[in-house]
Amino acid sequence: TAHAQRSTDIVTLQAHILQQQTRYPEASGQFSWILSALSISTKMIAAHVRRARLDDVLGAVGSQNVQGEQQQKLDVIANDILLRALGGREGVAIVASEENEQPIILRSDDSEQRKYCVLFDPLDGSSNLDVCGAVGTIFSILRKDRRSTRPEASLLQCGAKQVAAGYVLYGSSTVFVLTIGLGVDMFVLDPAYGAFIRVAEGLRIPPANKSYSVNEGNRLGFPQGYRDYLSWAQEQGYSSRYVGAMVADVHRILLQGGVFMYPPTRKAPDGKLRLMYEANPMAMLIEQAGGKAYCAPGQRILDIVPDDIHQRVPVVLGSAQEVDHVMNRLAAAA
Ligand code: AHM
Ligand code: MG
Repeated sequence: TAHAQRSTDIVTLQAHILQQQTRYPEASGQFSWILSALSISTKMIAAHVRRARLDDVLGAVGSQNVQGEQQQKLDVIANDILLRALGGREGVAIVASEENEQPIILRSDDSEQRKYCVLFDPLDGSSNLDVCGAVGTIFSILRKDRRSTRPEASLLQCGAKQVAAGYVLYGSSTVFVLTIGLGVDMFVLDPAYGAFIRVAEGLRIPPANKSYSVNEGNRLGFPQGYRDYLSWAQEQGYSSRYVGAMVADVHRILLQGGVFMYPPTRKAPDGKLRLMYEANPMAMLIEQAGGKAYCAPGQRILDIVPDDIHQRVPVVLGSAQEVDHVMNRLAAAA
């Protein structure tokens, strides 16, 4: 398990954010309000996720709503909850969501007061809900780029400029993992009290673990270096673990080590995952925990300057040594 410092006193996410404000002069009240919006909305999403199969089944029979509309899909519900919570917070200039391929620019007020842009994938891996599997919410916070006039353009900053990133895993517990650039902290939702309680501070990813996480069904379509890596890892006795929900796969790797990959495939030459909603926030978390995140040899994910807010990127992230093993094979095959 991860080399984390265990918390000794009882600290909620809210109290943690207040504590951090004193250590982090950049963090204004605005920033704290945004994190509290993420906290309340992910608690609401967690409550919906817990009822997902019931709402589907019961909803299909009798519970069309008063307007006679069909029960909404959970990813749409999650998206609405986040947009509503974040839209009301004063520090938020722009909100962009992965949902429906389209960015939802909720607000593009250029008032100097609104400093932050929040990007999120409201319910990543939502097809897992059909089998009661784990899903997650991923978010990334950027400072608004004052020089650009179009809202989309002010979002096109490299991941290294993120001021915060995190995810919420709706698994057997609901887990909130957060970085504001001062390491990685972890909170678990206590359903009895409705509060996220800090369970670990300063998480460190183990430097190595013989475990890889990739959709091996696509193997024949991977570039040669990835295929070489997989053959090598199998000779070395590596384990394979793949949930198919990035939040769950990355969470396991953050705690136990290993490497997560979404390589280019024949169908998807840039891989499947989105730079701004998935790769960047996960890369920041993994680097903050002492791991590595690359899209190709010598190319850190966090250095990529995006030209489209929905662009996709190959992803290799996890324990430093395990990422090195992949990159060495990719470089040798190039
Ligand atoms: P989504 O944003 O449409 O849910 O897709 C992202 C998900 C990730 O959570 C996961 O890592 C990946 O898709 C799995 O893809 P695949 O089924 O191709 O292995
Ligand atoms: Mg996604």
